[in-house]
Amino acid sequence: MTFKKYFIFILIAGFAFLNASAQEKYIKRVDFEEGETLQSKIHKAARVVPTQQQLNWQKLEMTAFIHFGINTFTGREWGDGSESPEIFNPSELDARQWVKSLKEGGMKMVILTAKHHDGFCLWPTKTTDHSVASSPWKNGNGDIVKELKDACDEFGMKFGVYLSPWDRNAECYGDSPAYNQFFLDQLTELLTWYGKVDEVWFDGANGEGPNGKKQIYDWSAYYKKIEELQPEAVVAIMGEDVRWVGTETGYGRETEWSVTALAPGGTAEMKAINQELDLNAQSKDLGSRELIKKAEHLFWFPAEVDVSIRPGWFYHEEEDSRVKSLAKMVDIYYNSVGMNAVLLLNVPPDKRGLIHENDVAVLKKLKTYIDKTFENNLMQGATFAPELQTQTIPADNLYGAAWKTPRIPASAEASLQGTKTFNVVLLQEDITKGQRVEEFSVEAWINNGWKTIATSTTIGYKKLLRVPETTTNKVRLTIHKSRDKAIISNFGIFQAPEILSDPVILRNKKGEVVITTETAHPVIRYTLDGSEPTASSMEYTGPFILESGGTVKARAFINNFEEQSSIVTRVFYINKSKWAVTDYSTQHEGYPATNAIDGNESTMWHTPWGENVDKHPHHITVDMGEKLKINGFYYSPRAGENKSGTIARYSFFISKNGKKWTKIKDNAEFSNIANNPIRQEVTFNKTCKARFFKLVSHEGAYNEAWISVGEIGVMNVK
Ligand code: FUL
Repeated sequence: MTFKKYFIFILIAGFAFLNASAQEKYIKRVDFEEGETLQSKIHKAARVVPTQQQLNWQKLEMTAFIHFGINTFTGREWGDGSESPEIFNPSELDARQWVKSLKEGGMKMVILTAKHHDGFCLWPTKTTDHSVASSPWKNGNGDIVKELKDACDEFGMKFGVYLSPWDRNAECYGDSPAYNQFFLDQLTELLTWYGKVDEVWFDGANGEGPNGKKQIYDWSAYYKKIEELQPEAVVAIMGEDVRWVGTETGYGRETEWSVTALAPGGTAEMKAINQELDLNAQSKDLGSRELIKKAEHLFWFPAEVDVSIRPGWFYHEEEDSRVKSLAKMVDIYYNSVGMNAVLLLNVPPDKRGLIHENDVAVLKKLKTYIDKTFENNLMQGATFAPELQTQTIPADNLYGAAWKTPRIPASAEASLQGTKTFNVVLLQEDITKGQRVEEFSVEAWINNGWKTIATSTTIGYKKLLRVPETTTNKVRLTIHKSRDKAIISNFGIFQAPEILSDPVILRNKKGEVVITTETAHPVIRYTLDGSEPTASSMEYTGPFILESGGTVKARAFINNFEEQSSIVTRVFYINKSKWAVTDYSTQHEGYPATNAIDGNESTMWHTPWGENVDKHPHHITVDMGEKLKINGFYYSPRAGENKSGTIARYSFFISKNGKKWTKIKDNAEFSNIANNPIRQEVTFNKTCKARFFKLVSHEGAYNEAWISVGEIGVMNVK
């Protein structure tokens, strides 16, 4: 979207007798004047509003991602572009099944990876042969974009395309003008061949190493093309409408401003603004008063929370038992939709070209659970305290009608229709007037006094708060701090059904496996042979020993086995009690190399950091004390928020005697680790015997000279 169109400062200068305060609005962007006071800046910040497209998008709340392509068939997360289209051959591809399953999960839009970083196109593009047209699937006559779009139209689902700017296959990549034209041609096909497109997703990821190809993207030309061909679409991530929330975990910020000092998109102007303020999508604070003090511009740039239902973005058979549970998905829902963001949930189809039954089951449970939670607003029929009687808060979801606080602070007191029990509070601001609330609390009338049950900061489009179960006949909302009079368009209370929480499987220091759940009085059944635990599997009665590792699968039951949790699987690797570090490059004081194998992911090995420190390669050699059969290794980046030192490229060696080494992986990459620094599991092509292993780093995820390692170990997965 070009900005020009939205620079318009709308000032409906109200005549004094009609409206004391003029109705100012700044659509999508406001520019401050030099020397403008903070007070004046805050006044304007309260009046930055979304475009119609952004508003429509925000209301979708739950959207879906489909990662499907060459990686589905190679088992990788990032292809390198050298894959043969010959391997792309889904046996039963059914886009209707995708859309139906996603709709049954409550999703309102589907975004397809039409082209991921490997460059393979899921439509018969004219720009390259590296597409479905060269694959055996449907004898080269298939078109996945079309099949998906048709299914979306049939099921009334919105449709979006992901087109990776980074392309590891295109020969012209790096020849900037040529690739920009190539990319524009691909974009044009996608935006003209299939009808309406509602979101265009430009990934910011680029894993080119220091010697990689440098492509200068012509973002302005891309935005112009979209504006011309699909003016109603929002452009996400490297686009100017929708912002990456900054993690791939599924969790947004508690204080989530849609009005940000972070400038959207990739043009030189926006880059300069962000450099000046030292901001990026991952910055903790994007819109506080302190930041606004320094900012020269503000933007309506709302957050999208992208997360996969499985550990990886693409389908991998070995993750079939690691589909996120209902409890986890509900938690993600509250932390994305409930934190002023849109959820973009990835559900990757398998090699058949179908969404796997495990994922389908969780999707269904998710929608059923959310519908059940919100079907009955206990605010219904409530009356409000005297000061508010002229402006009622709608008890239903009537977006648009609103309570405008007469001043700040201000309270809205609701007398419920009788005594109610609830554990969820819902709040919405009328964002068509701006996002304003900075601090609020909710109280309940209990034992003749007001008791605070929730406090938080921003509201925005939607805030959901899980509160302790509360029984009362009166609740009160107080806006303590706001950028202007707050305009609350929805205030609801609900009783969410209890979720049978999933078991948690841990191994303690003694090597004992312990299984727990948060639910009271469950029965836990488990297996050790990889089979699914059922009501007749072994009952967990207390900790047990698992010396040489293995797979534990557990499931909780309540109500006489009528209700069951998801199956939780934990693979325990070989016990490290006999292991020793025999060699390492360097270590920083307090972060010894031995921390990498102490069985504790929250301690780390760190090489010295700062200027003039040893650079890559770094290495660590481990003696496992005995010859073992292994078929993979894992690397856990350091725990906590700071991920500095995370490794992106590495080699891995094994040895029987510590002298003669076999290289198993040569300058390989942990794909996508910069965005998603979670445990990386690498499987070998075959099972090997080894007593020693060595990990060598070649490049950091954030281009740093040093490395950090939470934990490393080997695997003997069956
Ligand atoms: C990242 C990519 O590198 C991943 O592969 C995935 O597509 C995710 C949604 O975005 O930046």
